[in-house]
Amino acid sequence: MVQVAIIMGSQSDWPTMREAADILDALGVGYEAKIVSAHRTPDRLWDFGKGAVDAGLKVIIAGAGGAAHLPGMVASKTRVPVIGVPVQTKALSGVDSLYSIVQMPKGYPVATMAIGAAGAANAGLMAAAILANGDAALAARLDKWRADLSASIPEVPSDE
Ligand code: RP5
Repeated sequence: MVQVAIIMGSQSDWPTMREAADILDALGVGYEAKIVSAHRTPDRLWDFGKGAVDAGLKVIIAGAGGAAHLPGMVASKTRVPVIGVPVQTKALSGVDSLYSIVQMPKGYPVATMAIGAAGAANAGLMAAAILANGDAALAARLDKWRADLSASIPEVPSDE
């Protein structure tokens, strides 16, 4: 049973959301990836949200762009924690997505990441960190991933 779902509003979000998937792959965390659009497939969204607890999901990563209602609507249907990723848009650079996701009303939180690829990668890391609280082996892999990143940063800048 996978514990993480990566959902997104459109196929066009996948190049961004794949950053989350790549992190989960690197850390050995299983996930399912699905297109679930708040506007184009509302029944799919409802069914997904209603079934999330019974499906054994522990974290949902939800990415969307523009009028990005997917993360908030999923959060309204399930108590499984939702991490929102504002996908960068052409028209408004993803500020529209960020504002659509971050300003949730009291009672239905979405943990909102940065706009774009960095936000998606951080969503993968955040999901892994949540699961690592109850999984010592994953915690060790995440600690190593973080230490490796830290060790890869040179102390002195170069001209390349
Ligand atoms: C949103 O509309 C999706 O999350 C996507 O970011 C955006 C554009 O979708 P497409 O027109 O590319 O399918 O619902």
